[in-house]
Amino acid sequence: MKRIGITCYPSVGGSGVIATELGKMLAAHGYQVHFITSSIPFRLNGADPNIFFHEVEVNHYPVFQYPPYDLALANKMAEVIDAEKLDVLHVHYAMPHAICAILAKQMAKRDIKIVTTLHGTDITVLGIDKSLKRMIKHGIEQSDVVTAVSHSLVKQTKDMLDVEKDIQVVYNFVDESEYHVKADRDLWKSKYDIKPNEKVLIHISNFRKVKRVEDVIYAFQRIADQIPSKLLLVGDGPDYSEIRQLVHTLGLTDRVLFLGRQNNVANILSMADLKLLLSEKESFGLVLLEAMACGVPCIGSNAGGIPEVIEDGKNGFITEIGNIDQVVERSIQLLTDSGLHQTFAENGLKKVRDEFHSTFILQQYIQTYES
Ligand code: GMT
Repeated sequence: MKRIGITCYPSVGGSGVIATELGKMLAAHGYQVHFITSSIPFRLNGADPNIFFHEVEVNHYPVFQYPPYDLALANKMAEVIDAEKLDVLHVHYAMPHAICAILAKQMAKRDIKIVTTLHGTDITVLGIDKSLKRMIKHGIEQSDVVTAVSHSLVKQTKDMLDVEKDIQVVYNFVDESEYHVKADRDLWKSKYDIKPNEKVLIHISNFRKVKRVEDVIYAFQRIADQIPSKLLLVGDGPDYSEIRQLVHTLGLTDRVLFLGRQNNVANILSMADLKLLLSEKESFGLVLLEAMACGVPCIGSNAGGIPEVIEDGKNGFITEIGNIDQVVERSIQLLTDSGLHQTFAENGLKKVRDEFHSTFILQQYIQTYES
């Protein structure tokens, strides 16, 4: 049996979701999976004899001005590599996880291979920071295999960090047993006090600047002028209060529902007619895939990997970053043409099935480990 160690950010976020769901699938396929993280990944909810959790603890000695989390992680990784006889360490994010894995590999007695998956933020945000650029590049070059979640991210990584290393694309996926078209749409709408004739738009993110949530609000204001509708905002983050204030200022309080962080997004998505993701940076956009798997067409900006998920005019629309007129026009077109809406929903479901199916993505990761 192969033994895999997985390190990711355990809190809410696409990379944590992908790492955890992958671990669960590997365990179901007979791999022994060891999560090495600061707390239990939020999607790890249920016992599995093939899944183990190793908590990274950081001691707050007064001599350290900052608690040395990265070093504690590297030390824990080395411990687990030897104690659990790991074959592969699969880390999500080069910074700091690949760096910690490299250090752990040097410390451990056992030889181990490092697989690093790039999810975006370490390249698109941290890669610009000159003080970290060299270290991210080192993490990538010293990993045995590197994967990225879109072709766009591979290109950006190579351009920005000037790395020669081969980077394989392994797309995001969803757990199809959770994300699928549900029959109880009207029931969920009534629970949220949404009238049957009202269209439902949805945005899900961590409310960071790069998500341009304000564009969603400005577009919705104009859509709601023409179509009875509600906007569901799911998630929380640095821009949350600012967005709440904007909604208030624009007089949209009755039409915008702030749902905060949610674990069961599939049921919420089942109410939606349209998903908006208008980011200025987005390496893939897992939330788009989640929406498409639930039969919800999407409108996304032409940022990063979004056009690899949304095929413009086929399963959704692509708009220019910041072009609110375009978002409004496309949204109204989609919300008022039921034939077009159904075609897009069906094409989206097909794309999820044909290109992003979890069994296919799992095989790609397994091939990576085997190689
Ligand atoms: O979008 C975020 O800010 C969260 C971030 C994360 O670490 O979870 O998401 C990144 O990884 C996801 C999983 O691969 C991708 O689907 C998101 O597109 C990517 N976010 C960005 O590139 C901004």
